[in-house]
Amino acid sequence: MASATRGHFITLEGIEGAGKTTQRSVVLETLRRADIAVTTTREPGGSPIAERMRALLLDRDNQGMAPDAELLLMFAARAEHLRSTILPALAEGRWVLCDRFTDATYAYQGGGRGVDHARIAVLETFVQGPLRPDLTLLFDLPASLGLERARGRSAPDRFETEALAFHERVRAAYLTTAEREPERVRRIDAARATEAGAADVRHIVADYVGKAG
Ligand code: Z5A
Repeated sequence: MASATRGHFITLEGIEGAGKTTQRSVVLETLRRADIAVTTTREPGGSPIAERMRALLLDRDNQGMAPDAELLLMFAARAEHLRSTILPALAEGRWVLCDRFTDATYAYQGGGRGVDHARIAVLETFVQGPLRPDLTLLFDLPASLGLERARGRSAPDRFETEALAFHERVRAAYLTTAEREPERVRRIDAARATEAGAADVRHIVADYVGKAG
């Protein structure tokens, strides 16, 4: 849990089409009802320079980017995002709600691309120091269902064009993280109807706020 002097850091995670964007408003509404000032942001991106790195990372013309280059760009964007957006907000006592963070790196670059966990851990400490999310909501569903939901939308980005097996590895890596850190990472069954997921979100976030006191 966060120290008494800084705001709390909440992240939303899940494979593509898991419903993070859909459920973000439920998290926000629950926090605002508790009179908590919240900064919402996302990764990759979340600051002007990091958003430019996001464009590089998602551009389908960059198929074939070396996995290490992808990994380093994710952390370069994160370093910029932390400095410009996340750390100042937390220092002001605001809570930060971030759509994806380093758990996504372990899932996509680690599980999906096969980058060694230990290499990611080195960069995590280098870029973040001791900062880790205080609470993570993991929206979990079969990869095939997530892809089916996501494909109804705009043109797919570089990650969305990956094969089903890639997204299955990403999901497995997320579930491993949730098993390792059950207190921080709360799995929500996202295969159900939106309202069922929303009820879980309200319950988990309200409970967390109550304990944060
Ligand atoms: N990435 C990475 O590789 N490494 C990293 O370290 C980081 C990121 C930080 C950009 O992420 C990409 O960056 C991401 C991983 C990579 N690529 N992928 N894949 P992003 O978050 O910007 O994009 P995204 O993951 O593609 O988000 P998304 O597909 O928009 O997913 P979502 O926000 O979880 O889903 P949604 O938009 O809320 O819902 C998808 C659709 O399903 C939509 O039409 C909803 O109306 C519908 N939906 C949602 N919930 C339901 C339920 N319960 N029932 C039925 N339909 C539903």
